[in-house]
Amino acid sequence: MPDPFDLVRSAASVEQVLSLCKRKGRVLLLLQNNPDPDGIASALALRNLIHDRINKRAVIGYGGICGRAENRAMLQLLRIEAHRITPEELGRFGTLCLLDTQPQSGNNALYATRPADIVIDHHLRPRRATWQAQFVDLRPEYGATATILYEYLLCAQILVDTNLATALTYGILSDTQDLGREVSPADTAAFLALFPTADKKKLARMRHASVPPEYFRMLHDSLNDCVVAGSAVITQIRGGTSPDMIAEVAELMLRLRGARTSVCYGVCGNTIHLSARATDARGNAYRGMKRVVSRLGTGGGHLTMAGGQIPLDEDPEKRLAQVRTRILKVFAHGKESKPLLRLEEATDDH
Ligand SMILES: [Mn+2]
Repeated sequence: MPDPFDLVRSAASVEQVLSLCKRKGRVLLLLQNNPDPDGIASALALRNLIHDRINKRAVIGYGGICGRAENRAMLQLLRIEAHRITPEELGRFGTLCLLDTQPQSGNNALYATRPADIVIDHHLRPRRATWQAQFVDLRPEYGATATILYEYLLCAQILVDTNLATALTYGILSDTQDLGREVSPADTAAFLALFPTADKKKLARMRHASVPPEYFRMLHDSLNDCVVAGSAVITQIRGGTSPDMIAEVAELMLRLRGARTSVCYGVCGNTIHLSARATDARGNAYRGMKRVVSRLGTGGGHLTMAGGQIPLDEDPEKRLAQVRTRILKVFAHGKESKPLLRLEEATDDH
């Protein structure tokens, strides 16, 4: 059986990453604004690697809020320290490493203030992206950034303890929908190697973390406002919400029988956040998202999962209506939309 890992590439990457981290000043491992288990696990792995090999303590940071109950439980149960970082604070670090996100994706704290030195990620790189970094390891064929970092740990012969194995296992499972979506042989091999060491009780506690009543309020709002148009499910969360919840609802609604794509959106602060999911690559959530945010905001992701952000202007209602029109045009062109909760029994083939 061919080796699923690219250890030649990873060994070279480890040396390059470490030599950039050796520079004067502190090292920041910067995640998405709303860091997910894959990003958090990748940061923990790289933090351990840097500490073991060059005896430096890297800081794990993110720009937004770590809101999703599962992700907060992960930080707490695995005792991972992650800090909220503002764009102004980026200048205080000697080495800036983006993990599980890219410059110009619009979903991290990196603006024009400071270029990234290192980028390690598995999202698609937009054709028009013009950013530069001193070292880049992009593997869009991988299901999780955690798998790239697992290869680094193998090459650097870093001991993977229970805590780190639990984090990486959870990162891989959550980004690949339990190894069922956009997964590469490397992801499966990494999972198989890590799972025996992972703490299964903690895994279960993270995956089924308790949620506040507000969670169900948002869920209720989203169901009330959900429409089905052709094979697309489109959901708006009208009350206040969080980017994490928008992603979660997009994921949930894709389970509707007959659905092939799902889009959820809502306002968080002064930005419209969007999340799209597709049952398979033909749904091309990535291209759909790019078209919806075109000239209004930023977006990116994968063929089956994508995200976007559009800043609100002086007329928020008008902008929201414009976004809705675009979503319908891109994901459900020419299809009549019907409220989910009033779908006729006749359409149910039970
Ligand atoms: Mn990821």
